[in-house]
Amino acid sequence: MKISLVGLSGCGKTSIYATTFAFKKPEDTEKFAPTVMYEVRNHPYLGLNVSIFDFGGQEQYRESYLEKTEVFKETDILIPIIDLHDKDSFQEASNYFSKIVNVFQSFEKKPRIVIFYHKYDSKNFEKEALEVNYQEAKKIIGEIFKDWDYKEYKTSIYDQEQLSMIFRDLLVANYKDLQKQVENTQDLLKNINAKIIISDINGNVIVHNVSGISTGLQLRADLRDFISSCNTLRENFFRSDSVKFAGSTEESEKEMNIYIFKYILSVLIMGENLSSKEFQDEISQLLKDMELFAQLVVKAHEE
Ligand SMILES: Nc1nc2c(ncn2[C@@H]2O[C@H](COP(=O)(O)OP(=O)(O)OP(=O)(O)O)[C@@H](O)[C@H]2O)c(=O)[nH]1
Ligand SMILES: [Mg+2]
Repeated sequence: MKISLVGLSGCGKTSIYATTFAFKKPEDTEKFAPTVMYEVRNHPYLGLNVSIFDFGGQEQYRESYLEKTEVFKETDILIPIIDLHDKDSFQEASNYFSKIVNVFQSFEKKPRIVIFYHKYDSKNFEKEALEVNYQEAKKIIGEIFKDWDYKEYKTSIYDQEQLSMIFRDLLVANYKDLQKQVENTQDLLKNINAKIIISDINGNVIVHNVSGISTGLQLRADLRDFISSCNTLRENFFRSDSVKFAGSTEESEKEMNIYIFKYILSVLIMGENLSSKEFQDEISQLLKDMELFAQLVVKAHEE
């Protein structure tokens, strides 16, 4: 699956990639140098290989893509990004996007389009001007994509939770029936009295009810390593598709369980008295759903 990030230089493409997929904090991006040509990064998600193409936005590079348009080919999701802090760039961004639209019109395969009105935050920027700029940008950019079926979001690297959810939804949308499952699970988690994180084996968080557990899409490093080790043991020791690991202590009622379903999905549960009958009843529906979720993913890969 190919995701193409396009926009003028400095609009925030590399920053979005780095904070969502590569563990960077928003502050780390302040020193980023402009991207030379384009960079491709691969990121496994639910067993799918996702390639993120970050198209450097300096003028000479933009011209080169428009000359050698094959670089855009096979794009599944096109993400045009607009810098809301830079009103003077809207027209130029719109010219660039309109040329890109022409390129895609000449291809047989049409990508999904997801517009990011980016830097929707008041970091070194006046709050009042932000809303005015957003309205202005929407008018100019909306016109370019009016004949396309597109989605749009106001985004900021300072709202990582939102950016991760946007990408999660885009990636999950690849699998039939999964979006609905994710929504149901999100609701289910709200009412369970324990910390729960559902991720894939690579540590991409899919749903959770704990704040501060992830950097972008990715789970905290210690938990990610833990899941990865459990998965290795599942394969080498248990030789089974699905397993459960349990941890507890004498001194307190704290417990931790991890379930791995179908070598693809992990359910991590942290809380008190997890082994009690009440809790096990409470959690049984969730576990059934997650087993089904994993089956759907595996089935999609087989097709
Ligand atoms: N306030 C704010 N600043 C951002 C945001 N995203 C990126 N930036 C800043 O914008 C600047 C440029 O970001 P980059 O990610 O390098 O821009 P780019 O689109 O990759 O630029 P090129 O590689 O030249 O095409 C950096 O100083 C970032 O810190 C955001 O959401 N809000
Ligand atoms: Mg860049």
